[in-house]
Amino acid sequence: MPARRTRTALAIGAVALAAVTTAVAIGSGTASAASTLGASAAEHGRYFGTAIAAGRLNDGTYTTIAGREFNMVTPENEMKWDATEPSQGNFQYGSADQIVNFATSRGMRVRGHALAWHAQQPSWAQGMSGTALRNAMLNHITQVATHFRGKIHSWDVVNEAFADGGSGGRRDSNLQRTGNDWIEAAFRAARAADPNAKLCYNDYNTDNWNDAKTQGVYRMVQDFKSRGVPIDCVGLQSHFTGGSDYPSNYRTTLSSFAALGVDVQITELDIRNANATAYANTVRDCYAVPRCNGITVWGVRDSDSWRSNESPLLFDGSGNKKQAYNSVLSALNEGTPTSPQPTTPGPSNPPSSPPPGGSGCTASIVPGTVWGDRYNTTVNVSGSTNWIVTVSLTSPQRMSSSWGANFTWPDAYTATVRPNGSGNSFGFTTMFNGNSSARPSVTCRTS
Ligand code: 9MR
Repeated sequence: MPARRTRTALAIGAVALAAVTTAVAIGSGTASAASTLGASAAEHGRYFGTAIAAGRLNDGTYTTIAGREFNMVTPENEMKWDATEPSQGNFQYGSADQIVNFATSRGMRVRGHALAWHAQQPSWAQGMSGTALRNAMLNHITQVATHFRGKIHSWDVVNEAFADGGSGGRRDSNLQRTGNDWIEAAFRAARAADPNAKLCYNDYNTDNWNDAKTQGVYRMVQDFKSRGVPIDCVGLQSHFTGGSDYPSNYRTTLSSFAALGVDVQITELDIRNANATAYANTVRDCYAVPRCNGITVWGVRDSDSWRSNESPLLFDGSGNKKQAYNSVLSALNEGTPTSPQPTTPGPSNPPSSPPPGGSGCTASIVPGTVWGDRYNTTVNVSGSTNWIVTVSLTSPQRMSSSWGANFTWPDAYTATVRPNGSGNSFGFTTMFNGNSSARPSVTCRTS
């Protein structure tokens, strides 16, 4: 990523004061303030994630922070083409599976990164072109998305396909030279292999609404939506490092993409010198856009960062929370907790009263793993495939993630769950938020 401009990062006194005030407020037990990034984001219907490197999973400080603070994980390198298909047709999932297991065993979800990209290709693919490369890419997508089918919240199907600079066009690459339709072909292959994952286009320097690159990606997404190419989300990497600053029109960028009918995710956030104001503004901008699903920071501690010389993350090299951490948590806790936005519309005319002669289905709860701050629940439904299950939580518990069905939230403590075609079983993670004894109740009716 090229440097665009540099600026001395500011440590503003007022921000320091705000961070101290926040710490005091949390310490004195403010009623609804969550104490971790993931729990707070979940209260506002979002996730808060981090990149994870398999090579660091034996570092206790790292795994403790990751497990405590985050509820979404992106493998930093382990799902890339060079890692998963080192020689053609020979698929290796060991490191990626390790990260997926780390996440799912802690009730965290996974963003898949990345199926098709001009960089980090295995050498055998770098040497290919034309139909052979196109077919190799499609087979790669099919195999990898099938291996992880059902375990991925969102896939970065295509990464960094647009050129930097003023053209607003595609980046030249071996994949681009297979034909301009390579991106839509990639999305169609991913949809066929894992129909329930959200499929994202992901890029950097697409944060400033005025940049030609942002406009180029916007036009592609607009075109895909108008032609029915299966795209569900746009990932803004948001590396505000290396000379790219947080732009004041960032909220416009997020809301403009969302207005096309896609979700927006902040996928690789890091900020030079961890500027606390820019971090808080990024959170506020995401909260201002209902379809901004969540934020992922690109690493846990500064020492884990690809740009460690810029100290761009929320924890220092020893694992201590930085001023930016307090600033982010405070921004995440701001405002009234809201209901998550449904990303899959439910039926427009749900039944207004239970059908005569009984509900037609039964929902039963299977308690799952319990951790210090959260627990999992599985629900099995029988008697009908046209079920609607209502899950009721007890305040202040809140759902932080869900899988296996479509969830909508009439209010923060109630989820309406409908089948998504993957079966009659679904699950979710609930944060205790101070109440570790309550458990959900479920009712079932048919649609
Ligand atoms: O953080 C990743 C670093 O460990 C790798 O060496 C690098 C190789 O390209 O990729 C880094 O992650 C990149 C991500 O996959 C895509 N967006 C830019 C990220 C930072 O370079």
